[in-house]
Amino acid sequence: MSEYRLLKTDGAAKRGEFHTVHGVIQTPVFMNVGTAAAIKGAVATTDLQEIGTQVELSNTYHLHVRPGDEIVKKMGGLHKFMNWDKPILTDSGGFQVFSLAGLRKIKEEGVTFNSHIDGRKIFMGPEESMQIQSNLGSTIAMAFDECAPSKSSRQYMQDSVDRTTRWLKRCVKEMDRLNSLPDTINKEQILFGINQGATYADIRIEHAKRIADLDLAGYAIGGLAVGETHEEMYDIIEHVVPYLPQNKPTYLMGVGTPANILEAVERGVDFFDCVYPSRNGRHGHVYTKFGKINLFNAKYECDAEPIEEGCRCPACRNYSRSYIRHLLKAKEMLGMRLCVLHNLYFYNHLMEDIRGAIDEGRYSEFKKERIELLKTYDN
Ligand code: PRF
Ligand code: ZN
Repeated sequence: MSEYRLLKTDGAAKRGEFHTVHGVIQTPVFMNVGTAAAIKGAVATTDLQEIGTQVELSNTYHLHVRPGDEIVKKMGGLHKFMNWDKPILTDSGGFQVFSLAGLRKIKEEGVTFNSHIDGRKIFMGPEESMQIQSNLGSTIAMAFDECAPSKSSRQYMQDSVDRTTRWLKRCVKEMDRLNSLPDTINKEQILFGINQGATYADIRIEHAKRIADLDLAGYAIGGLAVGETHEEMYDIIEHVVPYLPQNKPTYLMGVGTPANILEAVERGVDFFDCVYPSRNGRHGHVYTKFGKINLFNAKYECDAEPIEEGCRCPACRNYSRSYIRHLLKAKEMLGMRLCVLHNLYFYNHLMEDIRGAIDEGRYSEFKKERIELLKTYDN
């Protein structure tokens, strides 16, 4: 099955190793987002080795709608389909249903919504989400949850969290059943539970205690970075982490900027994912130690330097800011691709530096230094 080894702590920061059927994940880790089994910006799974990707993340909802999880299963599962043999985490679909499809109806059984591709009616509940993730054969499946808006009333949030707990128990049961079937792609698929409760610390804590009792392979904090302030987000992480098992991975869903990650690691988080590096890269916004720069800016027109001095990514080893700026302005796909490769490399290597600092017991100074530097330009 899976095993999390806590190698070292530095304050609340954790340095771990997560052993899975698809290999070992060094944490803290940033998962590279490939929503529809593709990292946007023309990045192939054959590129990922070179940029230091440890875990790829895909989405249940998108792959169910297109090409269909049955098709992926027929092709031997997501690993084979994408040609990626390292760990894959699939998000459950809950969040995408709420953010993309325009929620139609939420009931005890699950959610009915319209596909964002062809508008057809789809029903998804805990069992459907587990069935789809089982067909995909991902390493880690996420529980089917409701990510309620951050401004939800206390009563709505309490009811929603109670339902999400009941859904989690149904996910556990269904995954056990699916893992025991003869033609299941990954019979060792594991499940992460998701903590919810918006910014109501007491609801979050009660929920964390209840899901911790279920002894899952890992735990996520969901429902953050959805409109609350950064300070509110850090405060909730600080409240919740002490109630999640320290000997399991903690995953902060959909977060965030380099500064957000540095702050969350200090509070005990060890898995992250976010579309920022690929989305920003596609718009010519590239990360450096000193913050983000916009390559469309005229000052880079004759800049012979790489995006970031000393960076060993495929873009910086070979091309200048001036050339990449030209590609972007000419709408050549290569421009986007080089920016995305650089940004993912930057995030993956930020995590490597984070792990090194925890190993050496100097995380807090490291964090302060890096956050100061990031303020030089834009965040
Ligand atoms: N739930 C799920 N996926 C998510 C979230 C969540 O709350 C978030 C919130 N930031 C991102 N992705 N299932
Ligand atoms: Zn680079």
